[in-house]
Amino acid sequence: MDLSMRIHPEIQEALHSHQPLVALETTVITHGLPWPENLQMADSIETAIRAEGAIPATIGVLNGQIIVGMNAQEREALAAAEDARKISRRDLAFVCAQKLSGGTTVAGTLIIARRAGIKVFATGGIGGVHRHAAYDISADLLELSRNPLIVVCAGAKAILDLKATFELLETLGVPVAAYQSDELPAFYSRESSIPAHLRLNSPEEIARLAQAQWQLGLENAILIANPPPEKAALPFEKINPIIEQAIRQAAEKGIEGSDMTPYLLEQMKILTGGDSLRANLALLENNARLGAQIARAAAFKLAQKDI
Ligand code: PSU
Ligand code: MN
Repeated sequence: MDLSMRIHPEIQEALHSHQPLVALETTVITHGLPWPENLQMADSIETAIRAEGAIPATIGVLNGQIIVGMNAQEREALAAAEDARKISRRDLAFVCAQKLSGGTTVAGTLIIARRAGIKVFATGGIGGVHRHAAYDISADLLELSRNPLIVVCAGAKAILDLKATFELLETLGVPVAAYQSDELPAFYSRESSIPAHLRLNSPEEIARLAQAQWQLGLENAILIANPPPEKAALPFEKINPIIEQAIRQAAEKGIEGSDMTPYLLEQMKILTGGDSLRANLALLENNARLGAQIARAAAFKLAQKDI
C-alpha cells in the first residue's frame, strides 16, 4: 500500500525555496457549502491567495491518495463527489485503506500540512465544544494542541459553545489572538462579547509570535481569529436565536456526531435566506488573504532559519 502524499511540484519547489504557502482544508468543500458555491469558493480563495503573493495548497484525499495542492480538476471532482467522506484523524487510515475520497477537516488538514512542512493554514471556522452536548468536542481542538501551524479562522463556528471552546483551547495551550480587535469574532459576527486573550495587529506581529513559540519548542498551533468583513458580517444578537432554532431542529431529528456541523450549516443557510452563506464565503476569502500575508511575513523568517 503506497500511502505517500502527492505534493504538487509547485508546492515542492515552494517548500524547498521557502516561498510563502497557505494550506486549505476541504471539508468546507465537501460538507460545509452547497454545490456550486463550494467549487466557486475553492477556486476563488486560491486566486485570493495568489493575488497576495503566496501559493495555495488545497489538501484532500481522492481515491485513497492524499493530495497536497489539488489542481482545478481534482477540486472539482471533490466538490461534485456525492459520497465524499469528512476526514478527521480517526478517518484518515480508513479512507486511504479503502481508496475512498473526502475532504479533510481542520484536524485532518493540520496533520497532513504539518507532515508536508507547511506553516500557515487558512479556514472558515474551527470546530469546538457543541452547545447542549458538551461531550461532543471537535478533534480540531486536540490537533491544534499538537501541530505547529498558524491557523487563520473567523473564530469557532457560531453554532458552538464559544466560551467552552476557548476555555478548552487555553487548557490545551493554544495561543488565541484576535486580529486587530479586542474581542473574539463569532464566525458570522464580528463580535461575541468574549474578550480576546491576545490582540495582534499585523502579519509581522503574528509571524514573530510563531517564531517565539516554535523556537521555545512549543509545538501547539497559534490560532488567529480574524473578524469577518463588515459588509457581510451578521450581528450576533440577530444570528444567535436562529442558531438556537437550528440546534433544536437537529435535536428533534436525532442528528449527532460528525453530521451535526454540516446539518447546522445547511439549516442556517435556509433560516437566514442565504445571508449566512454570503457571510461564510466572505469570511473564507478574508481569511485566505490574511493567511497569505502571514505566510509572506513568516517565509522571510523561515528563510533566515528562525522557525
Ligand atoms: N467551518 C465552516 N464549514 C465547515 C467547517 C468549518 O464554515 O464545513 C468544517 C471544518 O472542516 C471543521 C469541521 O474542521 O467542520 C468540524 O467538524 P466537527 O465539529 O465534526 O469536528
Ligand atoms: Mn463532533
